[in-house]
Amino acid sequence: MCAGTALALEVVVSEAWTRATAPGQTVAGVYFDIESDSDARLVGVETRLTDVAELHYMKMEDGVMRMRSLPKVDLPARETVKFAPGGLHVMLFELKRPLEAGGELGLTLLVEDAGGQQTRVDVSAEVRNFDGSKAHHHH
Ligand SMILES: [Cu+2]
Repeated sequence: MCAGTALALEVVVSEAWTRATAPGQTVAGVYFDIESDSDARLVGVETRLTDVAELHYMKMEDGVMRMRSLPKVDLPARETVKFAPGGLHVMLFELKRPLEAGGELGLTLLVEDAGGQQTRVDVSAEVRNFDGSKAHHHH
């Protein structure tokens, strides 16, 4: 390391969870808290369960809840950004297999610092019951 080397971004993700899928359901929302130690932005999500993962948010428009996709989500330094039902979330489409309550869903978040350098953050999301309550772990 030399003095000119940029410091790696420190990103902490906690309380990551999703819901078990109903039979035939191939979409899922994923929720978590994320905090970066310096200004950054979440620019993408990868998971082995699908090639189609998007950043979304829900918004009231003309009295109707609508979902929109976002190219990125800003992560201001040392501020917890909450991904939660009814707001920001990660949306997975075309799931290759169902999500079972008590299991885990592996995700990789792509976070870019102010200089455009990307950091990969591995996250394990707890799969909760369909109603969002915590499931008993199988193992
Ligand atoms: Cu969505």
